[in-house]
Amino acid sequence: MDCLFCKIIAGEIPGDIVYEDDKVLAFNDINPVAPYHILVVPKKHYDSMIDINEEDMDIIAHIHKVINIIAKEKGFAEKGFRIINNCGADGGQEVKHIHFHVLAGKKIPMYEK
Ligand code: D5M
Repeated sequence: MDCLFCKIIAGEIPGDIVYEDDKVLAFNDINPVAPYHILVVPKKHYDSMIDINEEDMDIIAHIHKVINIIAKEKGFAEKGFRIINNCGADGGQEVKHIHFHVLAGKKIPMYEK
């Protein structure tokens, strides 16, 4: 499959990795819009949030658990952060591998795409 994030997960193209476990990879966004801009993605490919069916929903809880771990490790848990999932064309999703943006390190404005 010709998927950019699958290639980062497979190590075929470099990613600036901040966290990894058997189910999830997190890496710095190439175009950061905040001092911390981390993408958290499942290693299993799903195009978008709408493709996560009931049996697979545990991965979403796991991703949020990982975000909490990263927030504490990086030191922005206390001041806060924003999680964004862009889903589909109207949601502004450009990379068709589900991902959660974690933005922190300043007061995060509402972003319009
Ligand atoms: O977000 C897709 C995000 O993916 C966007 O913020 C840029 C980021 N991106 C694109 N290519 C890379 C690589 N190679 N490394 C890290 N980050 C990348 P979306 O919600 O789909 O608009």
